[in-house]
Amino acid sequence: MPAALRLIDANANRAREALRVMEDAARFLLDDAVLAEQCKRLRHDLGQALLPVGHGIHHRDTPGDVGKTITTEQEGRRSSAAGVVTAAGKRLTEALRAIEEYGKLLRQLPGAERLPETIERLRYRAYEIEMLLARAVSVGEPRQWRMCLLLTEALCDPHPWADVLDAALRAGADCIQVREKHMDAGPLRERVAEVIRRVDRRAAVIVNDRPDVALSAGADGVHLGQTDLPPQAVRKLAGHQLVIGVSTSTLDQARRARDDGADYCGVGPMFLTQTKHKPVLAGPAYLREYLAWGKLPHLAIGGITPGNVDVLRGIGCQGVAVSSAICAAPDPHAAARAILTHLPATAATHV
Ligand code: TZP
Ligand code: MG
Repeated sequence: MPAALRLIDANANRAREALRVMEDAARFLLDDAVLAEQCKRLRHDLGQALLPVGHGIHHRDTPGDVGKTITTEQEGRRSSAAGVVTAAGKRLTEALRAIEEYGKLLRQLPGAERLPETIERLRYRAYEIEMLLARAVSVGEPRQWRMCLLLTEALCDPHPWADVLDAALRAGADCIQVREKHMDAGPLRERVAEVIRRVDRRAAVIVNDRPDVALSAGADGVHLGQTDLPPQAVRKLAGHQLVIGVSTSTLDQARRARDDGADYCGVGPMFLTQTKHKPVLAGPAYLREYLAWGKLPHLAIGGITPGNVDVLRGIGCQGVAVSSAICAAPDPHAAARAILTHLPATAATHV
């Protein structure tokens, strides 16, 4: 029994520490009072649940702990805030699982009869918090998105653009690119800020063409065409405050984009499109080539609809950028859903 108490004490500490890391991410990185409160409440409820076995501390033997010097290379290396939060979430749920399992040996202690069941409920709350936190923290980092809505007000007619945005988010769009070619910087900045407010961290917000507006409005990234500022110039201006995407139609352009510091490539046009004049149709053959190269995340783009996205899926496409098939659809939510159902459920995460 002392051994089980010692083990529970160690895992309770592990869980509390992990929750602190998560709570601080919610509080200081995200300014998210709701998530911070959820972490705090879970920490409190864990403390309450462990009161009947709280004397584990009497059995603590840190010098005699054979595991204390065992670390993995991964523990010393986290590449992003999302990595820190994800690792803390895993530590938390693993610690709770250990308490739950070994708690089964301690049911005879007064008040501990239902300890495993209580901890199990806390573990499910932990999974939920872990997921919400990881999603919120990683929103602005380069990754393989599933669906980027290219949001252009003129294409949304007769829907208000904000309704189209909302519909796409509800359908599961994880990236929104504000693409307003004719807006001056002032109104564009306001539009982007409004989009960021409405998105509320459910998706990344990218600005077409304008790194200055993206930075000034607090967007997650900028998308550059072949004749916009080159990626390395934007990197100089923005450091890693912006995810940088580049439109490409050939593998040479993709290689150059990568060498110049791009985080992802637009890959297209896949099909004929009215939305942008494109003299050359790169087509699915270019996507196949790009995927075989495999160096950066992709957003296949150009004329993608619910009716043709299967062709792309068939060659391994994981992410698409879509404008008219959603903005101009009679039911933008249904259109976005229809496209997403043809794509793999979870795209590979950070690349
Ligand atoms: N770049 C290549 S094709 C394209 C852009 C911006 C247009 C995408 O819009 P749609 O309506 O999805 O074809
Ligand atoms: Mg451009």
